[in-house]
Amino acid sequence: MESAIKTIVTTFVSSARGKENLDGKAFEKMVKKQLGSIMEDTDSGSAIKEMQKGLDENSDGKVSFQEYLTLVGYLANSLSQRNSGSNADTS
Ligand SMILES: [Ca+2]
Repeated sequence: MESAIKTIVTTFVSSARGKENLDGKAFEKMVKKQLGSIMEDTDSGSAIKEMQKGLDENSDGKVSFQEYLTLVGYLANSLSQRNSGSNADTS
């Protein structure tokens, strides 16, 4: 658990290269490199751009750490739904 949290933080920090936000290019690179097996459409630049727009709550064209956590939460949520399989509709 601790290592997973560290990975989430260090992935953002290294992708942002010392900046506070991921710009479009850095975000696309991070998604393609790190999330290819958990997410669909990661080979599509336009799909990634759409995803970035959806995350960009303050509409500054960049992905902040907070906005990045929204993506992590979304992925964790969809993964847990996938893993719970037929139990998904009992909640
Ligand atoms: Ca933003």
